[in-house]
Amino acid sequence: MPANLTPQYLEAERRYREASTPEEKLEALKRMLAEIPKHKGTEKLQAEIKRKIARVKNEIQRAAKHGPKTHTIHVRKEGAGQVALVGPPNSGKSSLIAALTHARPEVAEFPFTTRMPTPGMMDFENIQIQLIDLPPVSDEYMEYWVPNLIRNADVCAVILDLTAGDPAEDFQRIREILYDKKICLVPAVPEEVEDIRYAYKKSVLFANKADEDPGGEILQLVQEMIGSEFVLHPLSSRDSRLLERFRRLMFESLDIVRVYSKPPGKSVDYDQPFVLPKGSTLYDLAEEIHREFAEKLRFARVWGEGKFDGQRVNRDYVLMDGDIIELHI
Ligand SMILES: Nc1nc2c(ncn2[C@@H]2O[C@H](COP(=O)(O)OP(=O)(O)OP(=O)(O)O)[C@@H](O)[C@H]2O)c(=O)[nH]1
Ligand SMILES: [Mg+2]
Repeated sequence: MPANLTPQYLEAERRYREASTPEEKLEALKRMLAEIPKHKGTEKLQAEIKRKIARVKNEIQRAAKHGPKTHTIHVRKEGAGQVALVGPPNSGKSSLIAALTHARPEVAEFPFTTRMPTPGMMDFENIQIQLIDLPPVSDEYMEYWVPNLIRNADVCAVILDLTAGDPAEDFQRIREILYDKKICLVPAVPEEVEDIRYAYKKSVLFANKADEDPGGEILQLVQEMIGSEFVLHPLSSRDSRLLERFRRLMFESLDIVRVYSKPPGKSVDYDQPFVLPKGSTLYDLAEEIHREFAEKLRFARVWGEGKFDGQRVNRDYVLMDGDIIELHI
């Protein structure tokens, strides 16, 4: 392997190895080709990547000819985290997906409109968070696979309807229905779970259609009825300020940090953060880039809040959102 491959290239190569679909492979290969240093020493490797791209493109075309794939009810995680939109019928979940992502699920004034999960990617600054539109959680009827998707998500955004008869009661019912399915909606996942048979799902509560409650009186009333365990945030797909708040709240709820790796002497690429769970260390970052990097890591320099520029840190250093890291091996 040529010695001068950048962390960005190695990251793309890792994505290629881990890709599970031809589309993911193609994306990773294109990234590898973009990132590979262009000089004589890498010509062979460049040609090999191009051959692989041609092969994967063929594969994708052949698959397209054989018609759409059969539907499996599972949504593969993409982006920095996966958020499931959970709520009673007609609370405006699909409208939110339409307002926040490029997905276009069906929206209608009658309940039980959504029958299939619809994922969409929501931008937050320089990362993307995956939202999944789900059919409603309800006593009347619930698609059998909905609890499974909720269990698999990183966070639940509970979308209540402020204009409905009793939004607090709707929340209570949703909690009970999911509890029956061994899912426990909680404001924060406890460090020690009380019952390991249950999936404790971090949940953020939203009072949707807040445009119908400009004075916030209903919001306050519903908050009082729900109690202090959960904070109820106003939301409306028709209010851009509230949509912006939603993006940030989802980012914060995912408990992740964005860090930027830069080769010594080079500038920072702010469009390509590494996303890691909060609490991750420098060693975790090096491992994420390449196992070899982690093993050889001697120290790093950090630029970030609360540090002096280029401060030297060792492998136990806990990364903070926004850190710029220069790895020295
Ligand atoms: N006033 C107001 N109405 C909204 C808002 N969002 C959605 N609606 C209306 O609420 C109704 C239901 O919207 P959907 O987005 O289909 O709701 P849903 O939660 O996906 O519904 P199901 O798929 O049936 O569970 C539609 O008539 C929307 O126009 C909002 O922010 N404010
Ligand atoms: Mg819907």
